Amino acid sequence: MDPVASELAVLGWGPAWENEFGAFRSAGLEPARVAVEDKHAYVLLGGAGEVTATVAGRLLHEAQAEASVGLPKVGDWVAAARSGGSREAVIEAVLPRRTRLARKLAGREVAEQVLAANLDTAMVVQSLDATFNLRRLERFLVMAHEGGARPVVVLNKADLGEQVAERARAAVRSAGAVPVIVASARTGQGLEELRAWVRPGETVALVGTSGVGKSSLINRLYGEDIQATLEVRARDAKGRHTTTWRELIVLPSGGLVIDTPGMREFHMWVADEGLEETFPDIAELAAGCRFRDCRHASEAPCAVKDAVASGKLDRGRYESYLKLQRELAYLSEERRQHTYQVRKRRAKTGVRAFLRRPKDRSGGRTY
Ligand SMILES: Nc1nc2c(ncn2[C@@H]2O[C@H](COP(=O)(O)OP(=O)(O)OP(=O)(O)O)[C@@H](O)[C@H]2O)c(=O)[nH]1
Ligand SMILES: [Mg+2]
Ligand SMILES: [Zn+2]
Repeated sequence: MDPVASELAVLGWGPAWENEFGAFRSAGLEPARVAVEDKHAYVLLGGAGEVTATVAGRLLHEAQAEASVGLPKVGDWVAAARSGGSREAVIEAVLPRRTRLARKLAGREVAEQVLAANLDTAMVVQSLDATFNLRRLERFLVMAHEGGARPVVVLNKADLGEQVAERARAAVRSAGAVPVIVASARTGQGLEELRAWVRPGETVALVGTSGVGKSSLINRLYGEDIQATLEVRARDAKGRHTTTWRELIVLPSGGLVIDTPGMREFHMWVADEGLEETFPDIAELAAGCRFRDCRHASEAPCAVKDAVASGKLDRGRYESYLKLQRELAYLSEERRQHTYQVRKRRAKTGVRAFLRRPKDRSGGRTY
């Protein structure tokens, strides 16, 4: 393989991507992967190594269209224009994402925020200390399922607390068929198991709330402290996250990881499939409900409610399911109205209004 091709293969490029790239190739563009995104400035990795990049005006414009994949996100494959040996490039197009991790933007308007693109595995990281929260784990799993990547649960800080075994068992029950790894970035426990998921050419994104140890685990995988970590206490004093941007990191051992800032306000933006896959036990029970479209809330008779009454289904889990179901219903309604408003506005004011980037409602760089 020529050096450029092997460099791209390290980043996860392959024949299927190359197929899609044909027209861009003919136009003299080169493929590159987004490693860092900072407002309008990007760092790309590609056959030429690392280059900085900006987004072409035309793409910036097109990104406002409803059906568009939007602006490039970490993990995206892009078509870049670069002259000769220049270290600067212009991103002309974003290749369609195969998978993604996305969440709803905080604030009133419903919009999707893509956290990471083209990941093979979504590692949902939780700490086994007192912050352990099954309901939160389920929420993250819904998001992971919906984005199309393989979810894996990582329970970190196994070196802390006396309830490790108990919490791990509860997580395994909640996770269903999703693998659960008990780990400690401090002692190295579970790191080999975790490493097995970071295969050469594959991309693993770590998500979870702030302080669970995502960056610490990545440092372990890398074999060096490349990502800043901060004690949870110190972090609270400053009131912010330690990792403040998303970054795609190439591990020396092959394989790619995406570090993400912890999520504070966690909103989801998911379809019903994510819910079904996260609660397969409830989906299975639902087969016994009288009505095919049973919501398992107020209907009677209902096999899911029966299972709660008999203790076969955990009440907390059932309530968590109902809560997520309500949230999803609310979101899809809000999304419908939002789409309608956007259409109306566009009809009135024409395309020009969309040249402005949507206002960032997330309250700064830590979302
Ligand atoms: N005891 C123990 N502490 C850990 C472990 N992993 C991480 N920590 C500590 O937990 C704190 C937070 O770790 P980080 O890696 O910064 O957490 P993070 O998930 O990257 O946080 P954000 O970047 O804010 O999202 C640091 O003080 C780490 O040293 C572990 O396995 N055991
Ligand atoms: Mg971090
Ligand atoms: Zn039912």
